[in-house]
Amino acid sequence: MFQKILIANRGEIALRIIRACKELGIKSVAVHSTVDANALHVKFADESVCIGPAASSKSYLHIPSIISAAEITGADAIHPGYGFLSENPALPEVCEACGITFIGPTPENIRLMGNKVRAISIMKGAGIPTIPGSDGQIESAEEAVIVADKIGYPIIMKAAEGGGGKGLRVVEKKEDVAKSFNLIKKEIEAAFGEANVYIEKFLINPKHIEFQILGDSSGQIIHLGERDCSIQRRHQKLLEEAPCAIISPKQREKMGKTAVKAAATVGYVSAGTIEFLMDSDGNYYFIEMNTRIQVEHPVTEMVTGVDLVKEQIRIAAGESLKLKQEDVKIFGHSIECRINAEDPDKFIPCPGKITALNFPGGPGIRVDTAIYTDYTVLPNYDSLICKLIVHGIDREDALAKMNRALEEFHVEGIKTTIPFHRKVLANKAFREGHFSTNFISEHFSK
Ligand code: MV4
Repeated sequence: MFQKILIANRGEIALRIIRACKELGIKSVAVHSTVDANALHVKFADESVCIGPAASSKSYLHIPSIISAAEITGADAIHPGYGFLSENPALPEVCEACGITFIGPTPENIRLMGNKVRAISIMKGAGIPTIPGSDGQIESAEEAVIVADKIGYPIIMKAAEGGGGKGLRVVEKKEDVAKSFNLIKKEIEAAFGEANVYIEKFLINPKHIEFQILGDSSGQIIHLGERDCSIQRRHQKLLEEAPCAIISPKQREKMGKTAVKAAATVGYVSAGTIEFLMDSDGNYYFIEMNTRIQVEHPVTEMVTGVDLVKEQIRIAAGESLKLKQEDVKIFGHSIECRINAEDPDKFIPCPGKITALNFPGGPGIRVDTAIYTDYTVLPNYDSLICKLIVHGIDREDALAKMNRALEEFHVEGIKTTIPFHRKVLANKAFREGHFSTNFISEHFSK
């Protein structure tokens, strides 16, 4: 096992990883930018190193500074968390060259799945269901029209690289295809440098269902059930739950087998996620794979009892999975609300000083956060300040707990999305489980 792990991240996920290290008896090293000197991950870790100025490109994204910090402190492994360098294959490559273990997938795993055109083509080849669409990337506006006509309207154009909702365009009719193709090309070239576009049939009101998987270096792969991440606004997830309210144990087993097969196709190692879109008839299609621990991983931990971060660490140390597929059981129901430092109506960031704070507590409540009273939420980084997670005996119990926990949660000095979550929880369609990825635009757009 490792002696010392460096955490190449900040905020709540850095704390989450430090906690796993403590429980495993491993020393931890925090890295931080100059403006993060007072951050909680710095106080929680055994050691800390300042790696650069506020701009992420010069600190949390700067590989040479992070490797130097690992070498100075004698860390034998690096955990990247989510975001930042977590899906950059250069970090595991440089780690390997420096004799440091990267806690995550192989650089090949990351590369293969990082390009969505390639990922879909690999999955199609393995017999995994994918959405009818272009065979690979589209080279010209003329080709886009031919493909769109063949699969039928509406269609969606997507960028092969990148993510976060950039480079997506729904096209309703033939007359708009060429223009949309040229526009999306320009848009994504500016955003990602690369400009590869592919086309899929546009599914109406799908659910975003993702399966958590774990793979070890001996080639064993298991799944830990699904998360329903359909509650999104502008491609930002706001609330996630496990299990999905409308998936039966039989359907879970079938989709889980598909997810394991998808991960096995690329020889996947570590924690990862297979994303599906599911239509109202229960048909599901692979759309992409995430090769990192995700923000919403706690809902899976709550319903399975598995510590996913500890599993990542054990897998990276070369241990084989002790958990077999038949040992994985789903208990009760879990919901996570992402609390952001944002205006709850306009969703624009509202950084600033937290002048008063009260966290909810009691049975079934988990608060993953790095904020504290008098902490100043910085404008330089993501506006996620807290993940409020509940676990109940069933969905109704979890909803009641979340409602109660949101009521107990007080933050003063900055605006947060707590009032928004209270409105979502009061919504009848949401409470009944009748929602798709269009839920927020249907119910909350003004
Ligand atoms: C889709 C889709 C419908 N059909 N793909 C992909 C990235 C994710 N953040 C949203 N994505 C979607 N992919 C097919 N084939 C619907 C979405 C989608 C969406 C698309 C355009 C505008 C808003 C959307 C909101 C949720 C989901």
